[in-house]
Formats: sequence, structure tokens, C-alpha cells
Amino acid sequence: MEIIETRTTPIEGQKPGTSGLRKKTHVFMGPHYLENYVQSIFDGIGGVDGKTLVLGGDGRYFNDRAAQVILRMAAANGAAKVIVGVGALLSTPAASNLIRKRGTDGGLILSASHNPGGPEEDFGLKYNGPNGGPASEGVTDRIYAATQTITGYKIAEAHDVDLSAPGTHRIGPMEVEVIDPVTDYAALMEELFDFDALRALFSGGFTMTFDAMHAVTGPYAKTILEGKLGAAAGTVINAEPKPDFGGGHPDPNPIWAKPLVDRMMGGDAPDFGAASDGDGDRNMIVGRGIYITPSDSLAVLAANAPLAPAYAGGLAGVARSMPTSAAVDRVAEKLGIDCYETPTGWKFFGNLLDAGRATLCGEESAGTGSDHVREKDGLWAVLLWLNILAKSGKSVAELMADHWQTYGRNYYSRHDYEDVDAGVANEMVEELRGRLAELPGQEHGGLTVESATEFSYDDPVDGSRSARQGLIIAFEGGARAVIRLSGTGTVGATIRLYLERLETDPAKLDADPQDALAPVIAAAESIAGIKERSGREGPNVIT
Ligand code: VG1
Ligand code: CO
Repeated sequence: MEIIETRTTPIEGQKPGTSGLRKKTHVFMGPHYLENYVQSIFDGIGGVDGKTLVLGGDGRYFNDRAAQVILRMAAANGAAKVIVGVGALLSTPAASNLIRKRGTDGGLILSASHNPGGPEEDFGLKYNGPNGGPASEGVTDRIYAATQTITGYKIAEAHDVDLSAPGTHRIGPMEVEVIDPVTDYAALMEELFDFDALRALFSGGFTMTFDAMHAVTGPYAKTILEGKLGAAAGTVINAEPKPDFGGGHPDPNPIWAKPLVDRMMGGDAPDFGAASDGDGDRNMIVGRGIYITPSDSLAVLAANAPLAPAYAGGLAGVARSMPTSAAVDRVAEKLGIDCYETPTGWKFFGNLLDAGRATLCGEESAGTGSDHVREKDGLWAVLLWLNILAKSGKSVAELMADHWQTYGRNYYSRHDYEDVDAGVANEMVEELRGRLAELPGQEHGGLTVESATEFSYDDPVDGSRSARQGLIIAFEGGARAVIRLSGTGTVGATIRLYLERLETDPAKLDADPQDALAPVIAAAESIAGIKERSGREGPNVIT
């Protein structure tokens, strides 16, 4: 094997965000861009000599080419083995599972998740550690530091590895094991859930639509739902992964998965609707006539998880990201278990899961997961919902109504202002940060500010501190607005405004969230002036 050592210089901006490095595809395809970053990952984790890695991605444009480059670089850097999915495909949770199951030293996942794909759209790459989870901030800091001092990278001269079918190949001494991307994941799901009860559910006439959004979950959902569980053919729609996701945003929310939500609200809706994102870690749950917010979904799953075999013994604890609603906190309180509040991004759940302190975790951004892997997991959430429906005999709407009657309803919404000028967005946050101390006691839009703080997280397991994780404005009476800037976008800045208000009056549980939250929305605008500063009439995405 001939190793080519190429000289290079640091490329600006290779700083991993909330979930790895995401850039426009053409940026990733630029000279040395991918290579610099891959070498920096290798250097940042102390080299890959003798190590075994997992490799796969969501199938977006450039996924296949990037995988071949990474294989040649892993070989040149002395890796012993790389396990890669057929077609270089692996959903994010399936990659996490493989890293754990095969005891590897980590893995590289090619994805920009819910961002659109294609030559004009987005690409991404992230490193997950030996626990199967996204690299901690300590590790991403070392990777970023490596990108700033890099002087060269190593790549093997070799032909493309045939990734079209399972088999074993070599690049020099390095072994490349090509595996079916679905098999191990499907086996894991079968261990966690009551597949007999799910088969009985479907054979009893239960109907469902799963929108794979032309992304990576198609083959997984087909194998599990239609293959193993006997759901009718055609249950999984948009099942074929495409490099441009059929031209859409593979983001499972009422905006980008509108056709499914419309179908669920119509006269011929199936019993259950669900969707997942580009890399298979997000989920959307819709019942007949009712959309379930991710925050509520987490709470319902926590309250009912013991109906599934894997969680029959109860939950050790739960965790949610700070901007996620406190619906799950109320469940934890009733169960008498711990509830942790972490910064946005799945990497912060890793230590809690590893330490056995949390069993279920979730984020308001359609991410739910458990200690079965170290990523959020879209299909897992769908299967847990199905298991709960099968065992409780209730419909989605009944389950949700019962839940709100018991715990009250945390009305919740997120308003996104996308592609705002980065300078304007940073200045807005900066300025508001400077005013936090003077806000308590002030009245805005009829609400009185109780406290105004900036969220910092002290990891209870390793003691590390993550500062500046979002501004929280709490109002008297329990409502809250949170403002933070996205760390996954590739153009300009995205301002996220998260709004929440608890309602416990049993007669007021069926309002439209935008109406129920109107005072909080008005107060947040009065305080932060997002519309005014961004020059927008309103948010461009409301979930
Ligand atoms: C967003 C979500 C966050 C999620 C992250 C990665 O981050 O808000 O909850 O963990 O995306 O999800 P940000 O920084 O843009 O708010 V995925 O499915 O895109 O990997
Ligand atoms: Co994702």
C-alpha cells in the first residue's frame, strides 16, 4: 500500500457545532476540506493506529465519495479495521449501536441530519466515541484545535472499495468489513420491544403510515414494520433513500412533513403516523387528528415506558435539554425519579446514560432516545409508541388526553428565525445578555418577569462546565421564553425562540398552542425585539 503524505494548511471555520461539522456540500468538496477535517479528527482522538472504526452515513449527495476518502485515510493512518454499511449507509442510531455492539473505538457518521442534501445543499461529518455517542465538548475542542494547526494528511493510494454488498476487503493491511446496515439494529429493536404484541396489533387491523422522507430510515422501517411486524405493504412511504431526499427537507415536523400531517388530520387517516429525519435519529408522532409535540411525546413515553419489556423494571431517571418543555419533569416528580436538564445536543446525555442515571432522554427538536444506544433514535421512539398503544389499548388521542388530565398540559412552541444576518443575531443575544439583571420585576405584554438567567451546565458525572447555553426568561405564574442561536445551520444565523406555559385547569387543555402562548410570545418580543432587529414579520418556521 502506498501512502501519500499531502502537505496542507489550516482551513478556517472547521469548528464542530451542536452535532459535528456541517457546511454547504460544495465547501466539503473543496480542495483538502474533507481530508483536513478527517485528519484532524484522527489527530484529535490521539490517532487511529491499530483501532477499529464504524463508518456510514445518511446517503446524501457526496456520502459515497466521502466514505471512500475516509477509508483510504483510515488505512494510511494505521487503522486495523473499518466496519461500513452497504452503500456506505448507516442511520445514526444504527451506527451508535454498531460501535457499542462490536466494541469499536468509535465511528464516523456522514450526515447533516435534517438539513437538505445535494450539491447546493448541506453535508456533514461527526465523530462518535467508543460509547457510541457524539464526541464530548472536550474531544470536539481537541479536534477543532487540530484543524487550526494541521500541516499535512495521510491517504492511501488505492482503488475504491466495493461497498455494494456485504463482504470483507482490504486496503493494505486494513480490513474493511461491509455489513448489512439494518440487521443488527433490527435485532436490537426485537430485544427491546414486545414484537408479538406489535404483530397482533397490526394483524388486528391497526393502520399506520411511516414517512421515511427519502432518507436513511426507509430500509430500516420497511424491514421492521412491514417485514417483521406484518404492517401492510405501503405502510412506509418515501422509503427509498435519495441523495437529495427527493428535493425536500428530511425534517420530521409539521412544516416539512406536512403531507403526512394533513393526511392524519383528514377523514381517511390511519391510526398512527410517524416520520424520521435524514439520518434516522429524529421522530415525529401524529395520531388520528392529533399532532404530538416532541416534549409531550417524551413525557408520555416516560410515563408509560414500563409497558415495553426493556423498561419493565422502571426508569432510573430522565433527562431533557433545557429548551425542552417541563412536561417530563412532572412525570419524573410523580415517579420519584431524577430529572436532568442539559444543554441542547445529544452529546450532553452521554455521561448520564453511561453512569446509569438516566434511562430516557429527549429534546424538543423531535429527538427521543434511551440507554439502548447513545444517540436519539427515530424508529425506536415509533416502536415504543406502538408498544404502548398495543398494551394500553388506547388511541394516541386518548393517551394524550389522559396524560394532560393527570399532569396538566405544558403548552409549547418553537419559533425559528432562519438565515438572519449573523452579526445582527449575535448582537441581539449579546445585548440581551447585558440586560438580564435588570429584567426581573419588569412587566412585558401583561406578564411580569420573575427571573432572567443564562444557562450553564455542570455535568454531574465528570464535573465539566458548559457555559452560555441559552437565555432563559421566566415569568411569574410559570411561563417561560428561551432564546438561543442554532449550532447546526450553514448559512447566516438561526434564532430559536422557545415558548412554554403550563396549564392545569382541566377545562383549558384543548387550546391552540399559539393562542395559549400569545402572552408569552408578546412578552418575548417586547423584551428581545427579534422581529424588529431581524427585520422579519415573524418566524419562518413554527413548530
Ligand atoms: C438542533 C436541535 C438540537 C439537536 C441538533 C442535532 O440543534 O435544536 O436539539 O440536537 O439540531 O439534531 P441547533 O443547535 O440547531 O438548535 V440532528 O437530528 O440535526 O443531528
Ligand atoms: Co438527525
